[in-house]
Amino acid sequence: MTRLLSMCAGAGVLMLVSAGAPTASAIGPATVASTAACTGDLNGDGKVDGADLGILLANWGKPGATDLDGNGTTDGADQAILMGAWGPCPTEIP
Ligand SMILES: [Ca+2]
Ligand SMILES: [Ca+2]
Repeated sequence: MTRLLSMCAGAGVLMLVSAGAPTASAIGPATVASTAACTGDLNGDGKVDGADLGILLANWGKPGATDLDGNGTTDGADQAILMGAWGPCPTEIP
């Protein structure tokens, strides 16, 4: 019985931990996308995918809409931002 009790306590802790990790990874990109109005969706089709990556790569080394971090040039940092936002944009519009 003591063992079962500790298992329950352990499960509670585990639940918190395991619920925290996926939630963080699930909310992370969504939060970034919603606060930044779908950063990385360069062609405005509602998702960040290979088409947007192609646009970014085509503009590599140049300023413009593909300069996602605003440092004046399109580079690896911007690609990382795009990759981080990969997938469908959030549908909720504030
Ligand atoms: Ca897109
Ligand atoms: Ca940049």
